[in-house]
Amino acid sequence: MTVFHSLLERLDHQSANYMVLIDPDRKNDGHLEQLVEAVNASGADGILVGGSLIMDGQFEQRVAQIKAAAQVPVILFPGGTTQLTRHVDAVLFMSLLSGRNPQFLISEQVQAAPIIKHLGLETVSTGYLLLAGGGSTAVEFMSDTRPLPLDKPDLVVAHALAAQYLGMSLVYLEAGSGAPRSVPDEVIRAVTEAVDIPVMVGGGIRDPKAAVAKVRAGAKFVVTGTVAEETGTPELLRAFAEAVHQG
Ligand code: 1GP
Repeated sequence: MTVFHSLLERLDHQSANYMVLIDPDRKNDGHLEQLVEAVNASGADGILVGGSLIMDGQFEQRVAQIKAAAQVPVILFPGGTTQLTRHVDAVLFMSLLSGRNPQFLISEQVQAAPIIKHLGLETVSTGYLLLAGGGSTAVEFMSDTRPLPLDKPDLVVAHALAAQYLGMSLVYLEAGSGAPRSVPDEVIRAVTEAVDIPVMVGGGIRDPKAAVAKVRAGAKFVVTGTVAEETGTPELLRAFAEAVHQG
């Protein structure tokens, strides 16, 4: 069974999956293993690895370190083709559908495809939608795309439906890492009522209560990165995992 299907099977007995994003950048040197151990002890369902910008050449070594310590699936959430590595269980094969930059709509994917084939990685076709979470996010700057406005849920729904009709397996609603404002519950609800594919939500989710609201709005995957990096105690991650599972 694929990693993605095993995560979907978990939804038979829990409301949603809790994923912890770990950025394999140099800022996390020295506490990567501690972070992974906290994730292992928390009941989280998986780890996403990746980042918009990596500030040195140690990305792959750090992902290997994360993978070696992880007791849950490690899924690549790539900022670009340069982040492809064999040290993961699957890769979110994403297209930045909210943008109109051909590089992130199709060019990176064409470059990545033969490498993914060579590495034998499982792919999860993902429609990645960047939403305006307030402030300028790294994704917005690095991708040179405009985020979708939050006061136009129909626009978000139309992009999510396009992802479904293009045959994608997942829609990722992204407010941007550290966003002042997470994706509003009413936008999540509008999308999850319209599409049949699972919806992943991340960016700016800072407490378990907010995570529960995302699940109640229909999210099937909730991602947190910053809270884990800043205050990633096993207790806090456990509180997130329980909140997301129970919904
Ligand atoms: C970013 O959605 C993720 O891609 C996580 O965001 O760091 O704000 O939790 P945070």
